[in-house]
Amino acid sequence: MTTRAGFIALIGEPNAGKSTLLNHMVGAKVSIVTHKVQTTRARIRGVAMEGDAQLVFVDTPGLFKPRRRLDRAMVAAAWGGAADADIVVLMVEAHRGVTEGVEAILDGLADIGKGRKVALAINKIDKVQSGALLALTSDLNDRYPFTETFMISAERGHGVDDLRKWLAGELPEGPWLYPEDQIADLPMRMIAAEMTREKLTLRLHQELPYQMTVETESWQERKDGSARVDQIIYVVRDGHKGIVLGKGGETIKAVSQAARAELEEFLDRKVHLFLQVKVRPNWLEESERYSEMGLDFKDGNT
Ligand SMILES: Nc1nc2c(ncn2[C@@H]2O[C@H](COP(=O)(O)OP(=O)(O)OP(=O)(O)O)[C@@H](O)[C@H]2O)c(=O)[nH]1
Ligand SMILES: [Mg+2]
Repeated sequence: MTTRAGFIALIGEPNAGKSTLLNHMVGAKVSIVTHKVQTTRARIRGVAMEGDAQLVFVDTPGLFKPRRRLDRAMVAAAWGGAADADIVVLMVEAHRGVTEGVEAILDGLADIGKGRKVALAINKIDKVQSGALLALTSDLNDRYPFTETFMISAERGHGVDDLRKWLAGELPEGPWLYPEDQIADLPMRMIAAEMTREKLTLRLHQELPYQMTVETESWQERKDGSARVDQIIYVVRDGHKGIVLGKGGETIKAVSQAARAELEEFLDRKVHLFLQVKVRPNWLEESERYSEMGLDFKDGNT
């Protein structure tokens, strides 16, 4: 049997639907999704099988104009993911079209796309009329020589099977990179921290989601088969701590319940989740926070 395997990087502007597509391909939620921009902070790998091919999808942080150290580290991680991949899939939102952000990504692709296949996936086609899609497809293909164009809805699954089949055929021949039953390679403590960060991001507003991070501090297996998970939520200000806790602690309680439920479903066993909020004004400049997130601190240097 000839097997195929390789890395497929999903890149695009924040909110393009990269994590949604990764989860759909893998058939499980391995990367968090919210309606807010800049949800994904590091590269997240998810594995899918298609016939004799093993597709290792690499979800990346959205590409945007970075301002802070964290932003720069995220953008570097995204381009690094593209540079390491066998195939790059650029995701563009159908209803937003060619934004300034998309133009900047196309500039970057002129370099990173050299010597590798780059496919275009126009996502969220459920939001537009089909006539608009043809114009957008030809506009984008005039700007960059995409190997292939797909029109998809990552959320609803339209066009996703065609994309997966095409990718499988384009991957190089070679042995599989992961055991056949493995779907992700992120440590469980990180997946658990991400679940909590997702629930927090959904409930917090304005700048707060961008100024907090979540780390799993300890993970204990209990004799009864359950797990005790302790996590710390780092914020930069006292005021933020109050907002995360909420009136009478109701916000953190809701976050904790939602994150625990998801973790229990993922692990298929009982979890005791304990969240603690710590004010750490300088966490965005601490290298340990970056390694916990799976980012390279040095990438944030100007
Ligand atoms: N209508 C519609 N919404 C979608 C589709 N795909 C993703 N979304 C939504 O778009 C939002 C962003 O999705 P994500 O998967 O988090 O986007 P992302 O590209 O990973 O974003 P970052 O991690 O911030 O870079 C979420 O609210 C998704 O539910 C789609 O095909 N149609
Ligand atoms: Mg994402």
